[in-house]
Amino acid sequence: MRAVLCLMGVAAMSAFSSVAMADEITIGADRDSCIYDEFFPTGNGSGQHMFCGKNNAGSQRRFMIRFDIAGAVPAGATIDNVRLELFMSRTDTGSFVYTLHRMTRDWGEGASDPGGNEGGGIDAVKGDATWDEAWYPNDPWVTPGGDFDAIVSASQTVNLEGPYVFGPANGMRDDVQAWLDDPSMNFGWIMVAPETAPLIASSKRFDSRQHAMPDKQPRLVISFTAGNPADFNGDGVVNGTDLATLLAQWGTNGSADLTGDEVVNGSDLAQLLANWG
Ligand SMILES: [Ca+2]
Ligand SMILES: [Ca+2]
Ligand SMILES: [Ca+2]
Repeated sequence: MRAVLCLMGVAAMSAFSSVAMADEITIGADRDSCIYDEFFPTGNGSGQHMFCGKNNAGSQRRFMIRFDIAGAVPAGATIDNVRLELFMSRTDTGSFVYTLHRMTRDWGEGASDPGGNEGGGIDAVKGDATWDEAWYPNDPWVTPGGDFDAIVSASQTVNLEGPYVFGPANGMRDDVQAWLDDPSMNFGWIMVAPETAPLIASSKRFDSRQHAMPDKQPRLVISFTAGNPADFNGDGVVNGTDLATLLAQWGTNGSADLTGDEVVNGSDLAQLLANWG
């Protein structure tokens, strides 16, 4: 069902008109990794689960998650709101407020895949994120536990097993807008649990993008208003820069094909001129 909704969203996106158009799409994560504060480099890039919080031994877990925004939302769109849907599948701890923060540097998702409940992770492999390294084995974080903005993008109280939604929240919306406008800065979010009471366990298990059941995998629901399709560079105005893009693609099946007939020609030029300004 989710896949169908997603496809419908893509179909709607491709049916560009000359007026601004609100739309909603649902996408899966393209990367997620759990990091474990253990004595040995420990990873979980490709397991079915991710943990967040302190375990009974006082050892911290966090997880990062990233979505390819620019691959799903057209350039120049305005993000209206965003929500992150997660499934929390195992807990023996109480109610805690979990917070989502924007990552400030890139990180890896390696092939490490722990067995069992995955609570202890497994020896890190090349390309994993770990507590100390963004990319194991030799690309450390500035701050162990991940480099992220202290500002909370969204928060949610998490207690018993079940689905949880983070957002809509202005912080998440602003993050996603920034990632659409500059995809090179899209490093996703990190989930953090309360860490001020070291003797109180707060760890809970969430399902990852590698979970066998699609309806347990993380997904991001994005509501946006598409910009003008003739605004090729997404700067909010249709002008000579966009015209130059169209002319450079004249006669080809390029991205400036506004009419969808697989050739850039006079009909596309007419549509661009009709949207001038
Ligand atoms: Ca993963
Ligand atoms: Ca433009
Ligand atoms: Ca055309």
